[in-house]
Amino acid sequence: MGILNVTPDSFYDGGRYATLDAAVARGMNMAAHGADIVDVGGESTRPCAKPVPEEVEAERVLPVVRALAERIPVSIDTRHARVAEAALDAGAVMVNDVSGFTADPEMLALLGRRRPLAVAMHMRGTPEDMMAHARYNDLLGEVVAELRARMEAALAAGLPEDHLFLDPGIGFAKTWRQCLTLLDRLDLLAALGRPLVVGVSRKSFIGQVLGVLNPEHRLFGTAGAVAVAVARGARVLRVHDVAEMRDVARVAHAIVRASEEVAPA
Ligand code: HH2
Repeated sequence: MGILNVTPDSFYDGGRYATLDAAVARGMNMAAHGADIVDVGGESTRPCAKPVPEEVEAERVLPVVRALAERIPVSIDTRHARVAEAALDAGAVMVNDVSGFTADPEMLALLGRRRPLAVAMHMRGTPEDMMAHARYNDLLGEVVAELRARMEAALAAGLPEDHLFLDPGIGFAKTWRQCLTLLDRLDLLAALGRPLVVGVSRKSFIGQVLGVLNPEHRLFGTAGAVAVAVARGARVLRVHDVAEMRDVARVAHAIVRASEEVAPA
């Protein structure tokens, strides 16, 4: 999954694709480099980000979704049901909601009605206050239980089970050490039975491990995290650097498969 943020303030690619032409070219480029789907977002959800009015978000994303969806599969990264629905009308096939369908009371009904592919990500609170919620007695148990609840809500609303993807929400209401623990134990989330989407790309936990403040310098750190995520069962990698991370993921996957093939029956 290639990341395409049409925002002025995303932590890494904000402001880079400010015109329709630049955004569409970027989306097509990621597809050419092997992205199976491009995730278009119009609202930064980095820690402390302020919410964007729905109309502004819609104005940013819809022309891009419309232009790309004619040619490649598109996902809409939004917490807002009206933006999601307009993006589906414009041709998007997936709704990626970092709030796990909790931010907008209309989102679950939309999923039941339109039945798109959908990603339920784990977080607590809102991007503005989520880091105050990074308190867990049992990190793994609580994230699994909260994601299971999101899954059950989506299925109860009428989303077909095989349309649902789950995501641990790396960096959302988690400290950098909690991010590392979750990535190491992705198997516990995979046990929920749905494919896992994992978004580690250039995030600050990598900067914390490496002592690198600038996301520009986190490419190889991202590669390390992508390789482990694949080895622990991630099925979709949400990344900025599609060509590079596709190679990383393919090699990690080939290694895991090799040991599976020689394992005794
Ligand atoms: N991370 C971000 C945004 N959307 N969606 C999913 N499913 N998983 C993630 O980990 C995830 C996500 C944040 O990253 P980015 O879009 O690069 O930055 P920003 O929120 O600043 O736009």
